[in-house]
Amino acid sequence: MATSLKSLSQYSDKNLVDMSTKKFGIVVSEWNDEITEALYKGALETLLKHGVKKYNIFRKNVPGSFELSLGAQWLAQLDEIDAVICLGCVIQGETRHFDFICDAVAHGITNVSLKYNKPVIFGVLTPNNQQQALDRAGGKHGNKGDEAAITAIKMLGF
Ligand code: DLZ
Repeated sequence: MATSLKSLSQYSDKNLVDMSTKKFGIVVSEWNDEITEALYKGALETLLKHGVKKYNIFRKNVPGSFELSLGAQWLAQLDEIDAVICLGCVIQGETRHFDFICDAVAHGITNVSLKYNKPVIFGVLTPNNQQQALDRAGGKHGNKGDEAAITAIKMLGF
């Protein structure tokens, strides 16, 4: 996705970008699947609401959030894919596993985005507990899957 001066000048007018031809990959971590399925539902509904066609949305499951980066790369490397959304939930535990996974996935997703010059969105919850996760997966703090989809759409509008 090359950014031209013309597209930069259109950034403020969101309606100029037609989402009906854009193709999205969504990578979903199966760990904490009660949460990640809710994030997926939020992302999917938001994409559809903004004019993305269901047949232009490609889902790939991975076992855990650590694997999101590679899953994202498998999708981002496809020329047809315009943006990738990564959805995961890493819950703080008593070991340093949490830090390693969060660091790895944040760096991994960034690298994929820069390598393929495409939006690769970090839709990974990093809560202290299950309740905080539920609150952000369709609960009292909204749905971060929804926010991840909006971020992808905004990036394609650039
Ligand atoms: C191993 C592990 C642990 C302890 N916790 C989580 C978690 O809270 N969220 C998540 O998405 N994945 C977790 N995983 C799995 C790792 O992401 C990864 O799948 C394994 O370490 C294998 O590479």
